[in-house]
Amino acid sequence: MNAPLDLIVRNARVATASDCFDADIGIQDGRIVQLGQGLRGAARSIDAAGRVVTPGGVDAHCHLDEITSGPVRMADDFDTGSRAAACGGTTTLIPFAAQQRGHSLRAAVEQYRERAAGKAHVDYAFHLIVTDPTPAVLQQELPALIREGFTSFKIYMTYDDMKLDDGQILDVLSVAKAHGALAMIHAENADCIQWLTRRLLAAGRSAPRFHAQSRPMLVEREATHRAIALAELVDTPILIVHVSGREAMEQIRWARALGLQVFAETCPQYLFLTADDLGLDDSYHGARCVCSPPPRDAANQQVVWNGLTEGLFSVFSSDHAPFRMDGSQGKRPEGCEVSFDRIPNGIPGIETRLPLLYSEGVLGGRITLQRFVELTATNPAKAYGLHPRKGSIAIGCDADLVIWQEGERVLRNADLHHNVDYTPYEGRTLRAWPALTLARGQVVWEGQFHPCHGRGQLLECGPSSLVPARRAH
Ligand code: DUC
Ligand code: ZN
Ligand code: ZN
Repeated sequence: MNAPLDLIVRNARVATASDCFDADIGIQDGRIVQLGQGLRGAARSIDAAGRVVTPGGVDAHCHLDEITSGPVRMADDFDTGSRAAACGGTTTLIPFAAQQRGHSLRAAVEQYRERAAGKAHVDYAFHLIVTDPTPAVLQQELPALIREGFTSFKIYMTYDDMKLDDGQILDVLSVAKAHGALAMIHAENADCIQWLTRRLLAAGRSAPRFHAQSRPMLVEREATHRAIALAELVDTPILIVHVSGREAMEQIRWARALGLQVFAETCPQYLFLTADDLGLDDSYHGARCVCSPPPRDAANQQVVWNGLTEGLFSVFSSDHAPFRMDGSQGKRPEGCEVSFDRIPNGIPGIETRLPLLYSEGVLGGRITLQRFVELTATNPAKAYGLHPRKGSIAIGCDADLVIWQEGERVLRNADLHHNVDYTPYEGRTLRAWPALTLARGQVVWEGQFHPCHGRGQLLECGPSSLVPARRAH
């Protein structure tokens, strides 16, 4: 006889990336073990009463407790960041273990492991950030770390302390190809940004709004094209992160038409914010929306929506990069209003990613429920080697589930669970919100957060399954 179930989620309207069906979900030891009608024999049951149940979100691009320079500190660590994630329906996080120049990549992994251990409330994996591809990193550390389950890494084409030149990018992509890892690329042309920044500052244009003018879409388009060319030269797949609008999307579409394996991610800020949110005058208020690439205009928001609908984008992530407006460690370093080029880049969004897309995408009639699941859970899990354990509702998957509550609700930062003192989406009306989140079968959110520090486990990632396996020639 089967062992008794721990929990049944009854009368669910189950949504996956391919289907929508009515079922009870039987859970045992944190996994889904039965799907069917009229399941019995559980210690506990939750009635979903015909409500939509999706897989817990997989946020494959978020920054938590990253080591930053000078007085600046990220506002969220693995405790507050994963708390906010759980309350917003996200049950798997993939933040970054960032190498510091002059240090080993292995040291970064150990450092970030310690930062997360005993704190995370939901499961997590790490992407590596490679900033110093020395021979030891390329020949020993990266191959060994990929074997150990760190199968994706981000490379930057901008930011002085992070950026790689084209030769270094080719070296890193070659390691990705040889060892079956997936490279994520932040595509913006550093020299163009530096040149524009110098001119803006010399003209006395230093307010937050000039951040957008220092990083026009051209700089993203050029770098996206170059990243694609470098990947083509090496003959390896890449994923372009945080794509902001039309020009970069055209490069990606062109590459895919050629048969190149170029995947793309976009984020809420490119659907819900514009450059106007950085300020229409010289007030410092706009610092809250300074992120890179910057939000564009209303026409580009529409183009990004089209890319979500038609399948240009595979992944929808938050790019949560949490800095507070008050105090001396966030957007006002040492308490000062600084020029746009010194404002810490990033906005919070780990808790609002799913409700915003469900509200405006699914209930706004722009994307199907299946596409929502694909973009927010299934594809990110596939891209980074966590599928089928994560990102779906099927027998054998982890019981990471969200029960949705439809109905209007005004978004207020006071109701969020991150450690940031604002949300860029304050006052926006949502049409749905997670009523309940289960992480490996345990209730973590039910209108109230149920903390359990250290419940989250570090996940070992396999090879990407978004990338089709190569046939031998
Ligand atoms: N841009 C990044 O590349 N990372 C973090 C935040 C941001 O705005
Ligand atoms: Zn980036
Ligand atoms: Zn980022």
